Amino acid sequence: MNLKNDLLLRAARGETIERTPVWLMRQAGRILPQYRALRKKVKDFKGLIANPELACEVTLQPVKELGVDAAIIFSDILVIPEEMGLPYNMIDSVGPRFQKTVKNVGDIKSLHVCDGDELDYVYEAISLVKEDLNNKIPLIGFSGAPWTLFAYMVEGGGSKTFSKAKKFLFTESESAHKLLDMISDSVIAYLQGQIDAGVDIVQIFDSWAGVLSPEAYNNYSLPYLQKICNAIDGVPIIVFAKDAHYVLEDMKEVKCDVVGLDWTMPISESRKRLGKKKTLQGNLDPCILYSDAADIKLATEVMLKEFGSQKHIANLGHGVYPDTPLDGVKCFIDTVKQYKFE
Ligand code: 1CP
Repeated sequence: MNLKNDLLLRAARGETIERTPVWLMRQAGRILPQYRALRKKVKDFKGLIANPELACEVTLQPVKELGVDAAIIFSDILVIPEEMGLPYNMIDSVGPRFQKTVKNVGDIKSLHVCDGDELDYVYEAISLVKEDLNNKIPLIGFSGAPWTLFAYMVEGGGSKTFSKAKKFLFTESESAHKLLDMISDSVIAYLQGQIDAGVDIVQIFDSWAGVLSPEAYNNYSLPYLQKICNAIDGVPIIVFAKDAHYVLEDMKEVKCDVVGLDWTMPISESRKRLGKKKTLQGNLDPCILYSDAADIKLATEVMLKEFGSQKHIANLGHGVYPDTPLDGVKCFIDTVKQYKFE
């Protein structure tokens, strides 16, 4: 299978690229009028991700509208906790709410490792997207990282501090490790399922890495990222640990190809800490996209120059915010695609 545009994959593998590839975390979603229109027609968000035809349609919307260099399968990281035995509701303007949470070792016993087969609807959506893309650009598969999924499972939803989840780590350490290991095995099966269904690369989102100390991250997150990356075979892996610049040196030891960066650290410092081997992804502050075109262009060009012409995938430092003007998003993408390195 030869992709017509394989810039993202070549950049991920550290091969020569003639220009920097670009995509956006959360590119499918509320920034697009097409998405908002389709969303009105379905009962809820979960109805959308569980329907392969609709998930396929939403995945392709940003490809057509924005001209990005990769598609990312439309789903959510919370499908894993659900399949392990913790169903959730996605409440509009509020976020996810789990009906049950993990409070003790007994609750962990009632959960199971998923073998990936339960998530057939995601694999079906992947097959449909691959067919429609017709080898035009790569398709990204994804999962939450064990720590981030653990945080939702204990907390029952989003949180500013994730103090319940951290309390569990520090007071029930053995049980926490047991659950993190169960989540890791589920993630491995799920990512392998996505790869078998056709994704070209996978990203692991550790969105709440930043609430842990370096010591806690080394104890409760890194070993599980390592386990997953060692087990995954056949496609490049991107690890995005948001707000965890303190862990960049340790990331060197994780068998991933790309490390995602948020905007909180100078690019040169991140590169220094991580070394020369891995490709970097990121890292424009999503709020820059609220600025006017000239400022977006300038900030994007400064970013591109800092990263250099190779081993970089342009992206934001976190998912694009739903109220971002579409013109700002397009300006960012077009600037990356037109930029010429001296
Ligand atoms: O009604 C809606 O449209 C709900 C908004 C929405 C969307 C569009 C949610 C709820 N999830 C998604 C899709 C989604 N989620 C994608 C789609 C592909 C793409 O990027 O285009 C992806 C990759 C995710 C991943 C995800 N879900 C993460 C990791 C990325 C990140 O932003 O850090 C997280 C933390 C979630 C949980 C989640 N799902 C939805 C919400 C509102 C949240 C966050 C809740 C919180 O703040 O804790």
